[in-house]
Amino acid sequence: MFVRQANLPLCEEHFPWWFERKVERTLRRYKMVGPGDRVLVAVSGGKDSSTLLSVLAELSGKMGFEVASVTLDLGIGGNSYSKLSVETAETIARKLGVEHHTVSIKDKYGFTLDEAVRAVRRPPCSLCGLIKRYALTDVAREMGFDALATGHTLNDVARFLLSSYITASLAELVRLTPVSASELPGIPRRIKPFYESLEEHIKAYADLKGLKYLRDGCPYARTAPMDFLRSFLDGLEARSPGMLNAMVRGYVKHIRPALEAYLKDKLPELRPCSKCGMPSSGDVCAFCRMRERVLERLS
Ligand code: Q46
Ligand code: ZN
Repeated sequence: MFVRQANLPLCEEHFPWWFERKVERTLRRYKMVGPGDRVLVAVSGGKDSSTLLSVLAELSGKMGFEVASVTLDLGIGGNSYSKLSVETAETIARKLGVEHHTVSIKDKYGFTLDEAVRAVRRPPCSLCGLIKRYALTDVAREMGFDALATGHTLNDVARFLLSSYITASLAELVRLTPVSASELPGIPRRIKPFYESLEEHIKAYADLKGLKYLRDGCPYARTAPMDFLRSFLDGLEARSPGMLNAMVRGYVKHIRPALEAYLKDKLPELRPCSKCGMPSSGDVCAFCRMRERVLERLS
């Protein structure tokens, strides 16, 4: 494996070692975890989240934190995709010896993603994002975890950055942090340990470790808005290795602090949702409002 970004040739034995050290540096640089922390890893069974679980399980002993994992059964594709996702994640967690939880959103909130897509006029991935963000935080809070880890990669962060620049979504842009501190007491912080890791390195690590991750894509993936930015950014990185890292580092170091200062007092303060108690910018949170609409249409 030739790591072009670091001009570093690595053999099969040393590449996993290098990759784990890189993730460890990210965890330490942004103070994502501390000794004694209980970390819940969100695993869909796909390449990125499965690899994240494997790397965090590896680092947990040395760094002194605990790891467990959770998979949301979203009810996608008449359940066929979600079933595969749940089974894959359960198998990977079992092989790694990690405590695993599966949570069905139909059982917990009364509807599947397919039902929500039919009931509400909103792109599937936008609904899915809202459901996942809410449900994962909700589950981590209920189980008393200190942190919730997600498999967002450097490529994902660069893509979100660019799409937020294009649409001038300043509130979304300022939230693109490696660590989001607890918004209210009892709410776990959200961490992105792959904030500085490229997907090509994650894939190489997964393959060298023999991880049997889910290769089938979600049936809604084709509808994802701004997906063309992915190939544009891949092309940029191929031509100029290190470009995505420079873009994201520059954002964290220079642009975000300036943006945060500019937005001070301009964004609504978060408070507990009057229905569920989760952080909300209004009286009732976006998830509770969406859930009410979906359940109404289903009844
Ligand atoms: S699961 Fe959900 Fe993805 Fe499927 S509906 Fe879109 S966002 S594509 S990571
Ligand atoms: Zn709510």
